[in-house]
Amino acid sequence: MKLYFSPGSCGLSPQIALREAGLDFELVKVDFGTKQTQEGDYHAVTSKGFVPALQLDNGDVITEGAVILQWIADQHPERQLLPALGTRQRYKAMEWLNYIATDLHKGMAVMFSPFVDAESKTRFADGNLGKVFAYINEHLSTHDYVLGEQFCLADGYLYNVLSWPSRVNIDITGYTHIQTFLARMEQRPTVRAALIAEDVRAA
Ligand SMILES: N[C@@H](CCC(=O)N[C@@H](CS)C(=O)NCC(=O)O)C(=O)O
Repeated sequence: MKLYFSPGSCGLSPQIALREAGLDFELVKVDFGTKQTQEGDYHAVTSKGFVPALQLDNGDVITEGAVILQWIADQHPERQLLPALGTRQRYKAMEWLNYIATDLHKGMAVMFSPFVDAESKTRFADGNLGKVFAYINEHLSTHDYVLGEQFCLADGYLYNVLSWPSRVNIDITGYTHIQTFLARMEQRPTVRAALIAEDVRAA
């Protein structure tokens, strides 16, 4: 199995998930600028040109980070990386996956866009992303992880995207429950190993 990623991108969370599931995988780095990998044109893997993509041993390719996480969790249900299919808890996890993928991830993507000017980014960060950070911070004030006491793969995705704000000059250090969550996640061996594999330091 191959995970296509770019360092510092949303490819981190499926890598954490693969490690949590104990699955064997190979990392293939995608150059954002050229869309090339060591194998050639990344568009041959997915015409979307976006990471992450997970290529299974049979050649099938799964895209969309939130869906890749669910596929990984469902390979080893006994590890309880997501709640069981069909349960109310599973839908709570899916609510979080969707919220992280849309409001948070795609909101943060605006801050990296070369097509948005600096002033608009500042207004967007204050007016839009601020509410998202505040909601997450409030939730984490009474929950160690998004579902409560137990880690699930949505936490890896949340950690992944919440590690980006400082790169675009958004200061989230005042959201103390988010900070506690990030520190908690960085205690996980799978997170540390994934960061090292991407050659990005947690500290
Ligand atoms: N809908 C996709 C979006 C993935 C995405 O936004 N990937 C970004 C990195 S975090 C990307 O590949 N960007 C490449 C580019 O903008 O050229 C998902 O949820 O997996």
